[in-house]
Amino acid sequence: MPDATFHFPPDFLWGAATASHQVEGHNTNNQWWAWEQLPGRIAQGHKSGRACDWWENAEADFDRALAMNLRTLRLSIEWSRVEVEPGKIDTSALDRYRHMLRGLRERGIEPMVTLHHFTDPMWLSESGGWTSPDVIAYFVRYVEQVLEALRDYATLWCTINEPNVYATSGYVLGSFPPGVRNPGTAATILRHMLRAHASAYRAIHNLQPEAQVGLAHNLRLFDPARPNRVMGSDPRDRAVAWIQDLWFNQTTLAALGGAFIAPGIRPTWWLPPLGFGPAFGMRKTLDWIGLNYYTRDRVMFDRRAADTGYGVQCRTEGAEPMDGGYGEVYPEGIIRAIKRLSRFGLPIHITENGIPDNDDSQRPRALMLHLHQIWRALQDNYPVMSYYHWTLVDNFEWAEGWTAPFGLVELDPETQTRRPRPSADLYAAVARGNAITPELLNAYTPELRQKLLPG
Ligand code: IFM
Repeated sequence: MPDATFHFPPDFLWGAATASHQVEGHNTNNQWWAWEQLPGRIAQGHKSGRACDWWENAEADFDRALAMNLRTLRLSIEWSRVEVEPGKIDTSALDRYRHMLRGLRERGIEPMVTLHHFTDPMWLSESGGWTSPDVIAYFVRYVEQVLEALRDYATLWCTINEPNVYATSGYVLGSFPPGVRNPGTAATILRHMLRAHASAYRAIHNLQPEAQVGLAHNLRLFDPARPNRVMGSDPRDRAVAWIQDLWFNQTTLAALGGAFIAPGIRPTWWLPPLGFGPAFGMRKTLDWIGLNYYTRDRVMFDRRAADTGYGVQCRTEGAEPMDGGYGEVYPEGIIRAIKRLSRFGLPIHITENGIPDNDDSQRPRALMLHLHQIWRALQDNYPVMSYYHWTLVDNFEWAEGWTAPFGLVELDPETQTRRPRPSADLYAAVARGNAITPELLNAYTPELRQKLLPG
C-alpha cells in the first residue's frame, strides 16, 4: 500500500511573492506611475494608486502570511524610493524597508529580497533607462546602498526579476513602458540587465559573503502547435517555437551560464547583428536560479507575424484556459521547466507561480496540480528549495491593472477590504502539514487522487 501522503522535504520553504510597485502604493517617482497616467495604457484605465497599502501597513499582510504558515516572503525594494535623484539616498525609505524585514524575521518569516522588479526611478528612465551601459554602474551603486542598510535582515537576494519580460514587454510588444517596438533595443536592454545582474552579484558578495544571490527567470514554454504524422510536429511550427524560445528563454539562460549574450543594437564587425557574443564575466554569478512559471504557448507559423518571429499563439484543444487570456493551465510544464533549469546544477527556488482567478474556481485545483508536479520533481532529486505562490493578496497587475487577480486573498483596492479565498485555506493546510494529504486530494483534485491512489 503506497503512502497516501505526498511529503515535502523538512526544510522546504513555503512562501508567497510580491513586488514593490504592485503592493506598496503611491510609488509616484517611477516610470510605471507616469505610464499609468497616460490614456489607454492600462486595462480599464486602472491605476496602482494605494495598491495594497504596504508602505503604510505591510505588517497586516505579514500577519496573514504567518497565519497561512508561510516561512518565507518575497518582496522587492523600490529603487525610486531609495534613490530619489541620482546619488541622493532617502534614508527614511531604507528605514521603512528595515522595519519591514525586521517584522518578517520577528514572525519567523525569511525574506527573499528582489532588487529590481520592473520599475525604474524617473531620473533613470528620463535618461534612457536600460539602453545605456551606464545603468550597470548606477544599479550597483543602488544595490550597495541597499546592502549596507539591510544586510542584517536578509541573506536571500534576487538581483533582477524577469529581465526577459522587462525587455520583451517594454521593447518588443510595447505593452510596458516605454512602449517601444524594437527588437534590437530589446536585446540591448537584456544585455545590460544581465551584465548588471553579474556586477550586482559580485557587489553583494563583497558586502555580505554569506549572501545567497540569484535571479528570477520567467520560463514560458513554447511548443509547436500542429502535429505532423511523419515528424511528430509541423517543422515550420517547430522552427518558430524554437525562435521564440531562443529569444525568451535561451538568450538569458545561455548568458547566465556564461556561454553567449545577445549583442544589442550596435554590433561590431566581428559580431553579426543577429548573432551572439561571448558572455565575459557572467559565469559563476548565481548561487541559485529562480523559476517563475505560469504557462506554455502553442506556436503556429504565420508569415504575416514578423514581429513575433513569424509565430502566433493558438489554443491547445481541450486545454483549460486561465481568466483574461492569460494562457492555458499546464501544470506538467513546471516539471519541464525545473528540469531545464537543473542544468545549472544549482538550487532552484520557484520564485513565482499562480493564476489569475477572481472567483477562485480554478486556483485550488491548479495549485494542487502544480504542487504535485513539484513533489514529483523532488522525488527525482531535482533541487527545488522553495515555492513562492504569486501572490498573497490581489495586487496591481501591470498593464492588466486590477483585472487579473492573482491573490490567495481577495482585495478591494478602493476600500482595502480583504477576504481570503478558499485557496488560501488550501495553501495554509499544505504549508502546515508540509504535504499534500489524501484529504486535500479528495477535496480539490479527486481525479488526481483516483489516478495516483486508486481505490
Ligand atoms: O505580476 C507579475 C509579476 O510582477 C511578474 N511575474 C508575473 C506576474 C503575473 O503576471
